[in-house]
Amino acid sequence: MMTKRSRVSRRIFLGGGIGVAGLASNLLALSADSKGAYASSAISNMLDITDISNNASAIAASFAGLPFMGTIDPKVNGFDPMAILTAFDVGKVSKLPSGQTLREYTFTAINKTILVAPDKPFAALAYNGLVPGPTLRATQGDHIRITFINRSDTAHSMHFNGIHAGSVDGLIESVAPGTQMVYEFDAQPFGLHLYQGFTLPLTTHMFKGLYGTFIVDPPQPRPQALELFMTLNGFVLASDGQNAKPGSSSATASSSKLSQDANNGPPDSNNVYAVNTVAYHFIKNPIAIPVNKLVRVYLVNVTEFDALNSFHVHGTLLNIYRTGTSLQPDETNNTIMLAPGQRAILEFSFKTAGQYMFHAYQGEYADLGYMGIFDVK
Ligand SMILES: [Cu+2]
Repeated sequence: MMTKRSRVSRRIFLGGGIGVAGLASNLLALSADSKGAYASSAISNMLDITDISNNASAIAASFAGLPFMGTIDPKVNGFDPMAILTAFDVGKVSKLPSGQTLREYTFTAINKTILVAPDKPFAALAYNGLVPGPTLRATQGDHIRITFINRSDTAHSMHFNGIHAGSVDGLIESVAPGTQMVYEFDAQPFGLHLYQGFTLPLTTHMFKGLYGTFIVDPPQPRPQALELFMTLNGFVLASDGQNAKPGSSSATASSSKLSQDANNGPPDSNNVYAVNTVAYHFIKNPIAIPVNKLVRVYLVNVTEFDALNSFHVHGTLLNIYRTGTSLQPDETNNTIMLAPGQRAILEFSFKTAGQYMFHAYQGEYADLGYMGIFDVK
């Protein structure tokens, strides 16, 4: 219920109604007299917010000067960060003689140059042409069968998080280019798990894009919600020579970058940060959310070269389920820090229509591509 006091402050924020400019200048004068310069600058910040608070395209325009701001046609990469939000791959489903549910998947690793920002190609290694790889979805106790085909130019294995035998852990064998291997295990425990390529050095294999997420639902499903999948990732742009045509299968360009990395040692800092691979995609394309709708974000951090990444949201609080392995939240906060490989399920809703930002609390990452908008209607 809206109180009288909140109606007043809302009028100030929205800038509607009669005599707002006069009201604001009265407030400025009042606060300058009674509370000093700090209060007066706080009011003027509120008025800045007023100008853009109800218009997503105006928000996008206000960030136009940042590097990497611009639109990438999803056809160029062959995947769409917006579609990745809700693309849950349940596999080819059947029943084993025991009655256990079987989910079968085929993963093919390829070299592929993608755009991570306008005019910023990145020589990726990708499962099924996707960065991140497909988001697997199973229920605790299902049997998972993965056929992994390596059509890239270097050897890899596949390694899954979760509880399983060492023989299917993907760390010992290496699948040579042009060959394949089958991994089988049961989906356990329920939670939010990663899978990744495993070949040393990891910085020039896994972190080229050979990572994805494996969601295991609890036996009793979580409450109905708008479910969104977000990968926090970063990219080291090549300093030279990485000019392969985006979207092409470019073994040659990738090979030269890999050997370049091998010669120079691993790169040590990201130039671009993103949610689902493309810088600022969700500034240019805000995520639509109904008012009061329960939202559940499956959030994973695969950022390399930084000790922490984070997720911070405006205008609401998050119930945080670390690793998704419990049905009770671990904390309620508007910010969560995640080390590399850490992940969490976030539940939240917005009580009021409007545009609400989410971004890294590390300002550097926000300035280099990791910001987005929830457009609540
Ligand atoms: Cu913020």
